[in-house]
Amino acid sequence: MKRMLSGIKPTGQLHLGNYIGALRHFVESQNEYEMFAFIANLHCITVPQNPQELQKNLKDCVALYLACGLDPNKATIFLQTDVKEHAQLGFIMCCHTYMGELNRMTQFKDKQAKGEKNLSGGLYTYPALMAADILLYSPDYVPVGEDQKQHVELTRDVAERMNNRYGQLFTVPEPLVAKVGARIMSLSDPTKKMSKSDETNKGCIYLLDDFKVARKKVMSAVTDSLGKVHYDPENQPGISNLMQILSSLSNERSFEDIEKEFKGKGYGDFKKAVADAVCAKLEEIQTRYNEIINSNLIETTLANGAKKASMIAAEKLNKVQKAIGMEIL
Ligand code: AQP
Repeated sequence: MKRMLSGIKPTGQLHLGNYIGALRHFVESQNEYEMFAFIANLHCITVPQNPQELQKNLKDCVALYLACGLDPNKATIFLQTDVKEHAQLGFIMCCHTYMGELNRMTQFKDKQAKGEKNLSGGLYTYPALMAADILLYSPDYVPVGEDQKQHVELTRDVAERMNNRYGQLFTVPEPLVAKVGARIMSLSDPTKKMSKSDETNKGCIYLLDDFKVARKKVMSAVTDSLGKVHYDPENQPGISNLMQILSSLSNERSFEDIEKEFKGKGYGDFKKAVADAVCAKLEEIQTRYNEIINSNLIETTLANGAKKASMIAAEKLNKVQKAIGMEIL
């Protein structure tokens, strides 16, 4: 069985972009692949965090993984810091990643370009840690949203570099980016990615949003004055984004089909259909979340996940350290 791995960093509450771009693919993949899904809590602290909020977000993230349909009997679900090998291989990867490569990574570059002050060293080097997160488990595929593709490509480059230098250590993974929904945009500014760090809160639908709030966000989504439901991301970014959301939440319904249904109808009717689909999905997820959040399923899932992940990770780290010459005995 081929192996797949992916993670999410809950720097805030998970949102519809995380669900459409990542989580739903984890769920679809768990029957076909040996799936590893982790919660990237080391990555969270690359930016300042409020400890109480971080703890809540981490617990919610596990509950949402399960509520969205990840099955702990099929997928290995674990917290990154429960497997100490991530940090250790992370440093080794950092020593094999060039400054020039890290300088090209867009997340750090974007924050620097925005003039954000006191950016941490961890934010700069986290792509090397991400390479370790992936390579520890030898996955064949890494499903990601468009924004993370660059990091999987760096992982491939460093893996190949180390394989050439020390012999075959790592499986070189392929990024899997979905055709639809790999970059869900903000509802209030469709030129920007829907993001947890949305300052206004209006453009981002959180998976735990109240239905009325979510509906209002969709109904007030920025569109255009062209008045036709047509897929054209360049000239109609708002409408195209809503079409991607509707398609992703309705079994990959085709854009032609959506265009046909809303031909001659106003944007109000179209937005209502998107809001209905979003609220139906939120209801499904939240019903399950409410059953899980205070049960012991979170604890048992993480304990079992850490046990399985640790065994695989320890073996890989040992092999790498030996190959590099770091072990004495
Ligand atoms: N808007 C999005 N559309 C599609 N996919 C997305 N992903 C994130 N946003 C979108 C995908 O979700 C997975 C987990 O991402 P992450 O939360 O670990 O990191 P991120 O991409 O940095 O997410 P945010 O919300 O933008 O976080 P902040 O605001 O903290 O930087 C990844 O596969 C990602 O591609």
